Amino acid sequence: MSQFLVKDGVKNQIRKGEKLVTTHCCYCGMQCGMHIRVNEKTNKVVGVEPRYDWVLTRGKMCPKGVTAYQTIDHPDRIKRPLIKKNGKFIESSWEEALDLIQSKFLGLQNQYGKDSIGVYGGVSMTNEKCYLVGKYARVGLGTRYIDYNGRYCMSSAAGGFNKTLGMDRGSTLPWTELEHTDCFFMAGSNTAECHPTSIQWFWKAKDKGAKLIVADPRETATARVADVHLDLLPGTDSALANGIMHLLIEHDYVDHGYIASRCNNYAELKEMTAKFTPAYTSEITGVSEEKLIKAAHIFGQSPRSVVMFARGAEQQTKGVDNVSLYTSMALLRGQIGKFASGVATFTGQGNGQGGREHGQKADALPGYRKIANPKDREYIAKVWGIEEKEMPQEGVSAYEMFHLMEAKKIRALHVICSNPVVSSPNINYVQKALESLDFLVVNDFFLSETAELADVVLPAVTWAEDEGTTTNIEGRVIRIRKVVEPLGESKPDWEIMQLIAERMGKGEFFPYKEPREIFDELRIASKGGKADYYGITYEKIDDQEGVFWPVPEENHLGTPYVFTERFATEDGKANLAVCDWKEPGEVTNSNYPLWLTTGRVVFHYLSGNQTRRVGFLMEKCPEPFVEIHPELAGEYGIADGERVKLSTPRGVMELPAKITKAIRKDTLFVPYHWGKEMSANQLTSPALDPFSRMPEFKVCAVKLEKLSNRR
Ligand SMILES: Nc1nc2c(c(=O)[nH]1)N[C@H]1C(S)=C(S)[C@@H](COP(=O)(O)OP(=O)(O)OC[C@H]3O[C@@H](n4cnc5c(=O)[nH]c(N)nc54)[C@H](O)[C@@H]3O)O[C@H]1N2
Ligand SMILES: Nc1nc2c(c(=O)[nH]1)N[C@H]1C(S)=C(S)[C@@H](COP(=O)(O)OP(=O)(O)OC[C@H]3O[C@@H](n4cnc5c(=O)[nH]c(N)nc54)[C@H](O)[C@@H]3O)O[C@H]1N2
Ligand code: SF4
Ligand SMILES: [Mo]
Repeated sequence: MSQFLVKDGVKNQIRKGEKLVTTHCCYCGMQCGMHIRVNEKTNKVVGVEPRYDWVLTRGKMCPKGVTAYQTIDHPDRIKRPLIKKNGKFIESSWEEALDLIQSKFLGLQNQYGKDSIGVYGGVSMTNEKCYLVGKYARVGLGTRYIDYNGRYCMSSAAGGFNKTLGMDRGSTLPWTELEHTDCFFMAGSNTAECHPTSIQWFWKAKDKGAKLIVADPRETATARVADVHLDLLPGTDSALANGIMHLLIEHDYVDHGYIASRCNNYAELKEMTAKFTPAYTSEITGVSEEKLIKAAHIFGQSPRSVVMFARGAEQQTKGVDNVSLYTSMALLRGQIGKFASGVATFTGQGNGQGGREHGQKADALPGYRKIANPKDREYIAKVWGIEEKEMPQEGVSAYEMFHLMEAKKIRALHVICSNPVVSSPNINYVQKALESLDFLVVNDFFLSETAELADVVLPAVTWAEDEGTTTNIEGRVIRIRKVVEPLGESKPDWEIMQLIAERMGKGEFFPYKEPREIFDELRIASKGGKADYYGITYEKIDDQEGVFWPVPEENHLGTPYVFTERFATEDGKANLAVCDWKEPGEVTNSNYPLWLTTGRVVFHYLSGNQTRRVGFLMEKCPEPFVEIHPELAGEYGIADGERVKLSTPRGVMELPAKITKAIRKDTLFVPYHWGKEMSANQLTSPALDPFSRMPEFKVCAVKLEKLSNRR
């Protein structure tokens, strides 16, 4: 006999001898609701059921989500600590691994100072863990050098939002309202592949007549159904946004009342955009004048619109400018802080939002506090029970940490939840920097390419073996539930950090018995900050289908819309962006005549360390490829499926050609989910945005060659 779990009239079957544990997917920022099926006798995960009653995703999941459960009890899981001896990993006890870490960390710090250890975090972890990574680095190890993989992901969005709106909450509105929007302007987002379950909301809106404008060098599945596809040259978003604003002003689509009462810099913006006529904008972006004009009229005439962007616009040396300019488009139309309208970035990783709020960034402390701000230092030092002067100063960004490793300033690194030797730009250099370390520790549950380089690998747990909270794409804090006990001797990262902190003589600062205690400390640490979680409890999350931050008081219900009356800037007004267009960090030339951009496919996740171990996903997409327009392929005499060579000043790779009309003729695209000789990041440019320190993953110059006589 089966039972049913019924909520809101929707049934999920519970099979005999099984229980369902309600949680969310471990991968992207959509954080789709799911129930994980557990055999009650064996306590093993046996499958997954969609969660129809989850408010945002309503039973939808993508191919990664429906197979995520297969990673939990996967044969490749690391079950015991690994120590490298004579170039080979040997299983060890926790005692032995911790002894080794203690002696190396203390030895290096005695000889070279506290800052000789770096911490490299990630945001596929709960808020509890992400918060603790910051405290572990500053208090447990006492180092200034900490940064995280979100630097490669959300840092330009954060920079742009902070500059224009004074606060970085990825979405200014709940996404369950998107169905009432009249127009979406999406820049640099491959929505259908990267946030697939969000598409239902755009379709609902489209069914009611909403318009869709997509800015992407590729004709993605989303661009294909757009009313206007702005097929821009990679790296030209700031010209595009200035050009659209030029037209909004020319046709008087500007909300003058909103601008006068809520925004600064309108006169300066008007002056800057004056030269971005359709002709000039078209010359830079390669988008036809007709398309620009059509897009501006559709966007300008829509009563409710949402401007959205993702890494396509953000992973550039002008990422912050691009975000600021696109955000300004929404401001010109008076859209931010209102129903079914506003601005949003597509948050990447599962906890890409929460993980950037609570102190994993080189310059940040919990609650979006600043480590350089004396008051903020004072407050957090008090919460942590240390002296303000013991709090380290600001460190450097993720990619810049590799320079310090190469220079022997950072001599040991602890990587927690990232695979930087696949995901960083210019990985040939990054690999050398990692190899120059005296000591590398990696926490992971699968042996990643980065873990392969480690001296010690500590077995972490998957998302299903621990509890906590994450903050989804909307800014809604939700609960991740423990489904099964940790496999083998694996441990959650918070426990691992706690064990090392004890070995560093800092045990008294890490007294937690469970994640809830860490969350309670996070609530206090974030209190009064911009990302204020003080009023959030696990119970409130359950009662309210998640809680939108900020939540400054215990009896506060949360903040679904932000900026309804004022922005989070000092004077309460938004700062319209006044930014000229600038060339990318690297431009095409006679040696490297084509543009290269990189990104994702629906079947794989980030560095691929998880999804490359799932049979179904590998069947669907076993290896990288390069998208080439048929005309360009014709010029080079390249056939579909033929192996070709790509080179940039940093590296070379060979891979099969995928010939498709869905890309510009002057641009190539390679997905980056593989390591070593299959990694697109052998090619990418490490040029950084001067403000966010985001690498320019989306633009570099490349040479394409046919490999003669080989197929
Ligand atoms: N399937 C899948 N889903 C994911 C992930 C994954 O790895 N796989 N990762 C998650 C994470 S962490 C992230 S950050 C997000 C990323 O989500 P997205 O940003 O949507 O994904 P990308 O493929 O990196 O890039 C998006 C689009 O930018 C376009 N683009 C390239 N250059 C430019 C440019 O100069 N300007 C503009 N306007 N567009 C450009 C590309 O053609 C591409 O279609 O996805 C999340 N979801
Ligand atoms: N060329 C190119 N490069 C890019 C991008 C691009 O568009 N183009 N995008 C960038 C972006 S947006 C991102 S987000 C980065 C991501 O880059 P990475 O951070 O390298 O991505 P992941 O593959 O998620 O790495 C996470 C690792 O931690 C492990 N892991 C997962 N959960 C946990 C946990 O709870 N604890 C521990 N200890 N380990 C865990 C996984 O097995 C995996 O090995 O890549 C960036 N690199
Ligand atoms: S990867 Fe993202 S869209 Fe796919 S199921 Fe997981 S959370 Fe949902
Ligand atoms: Mo990301």
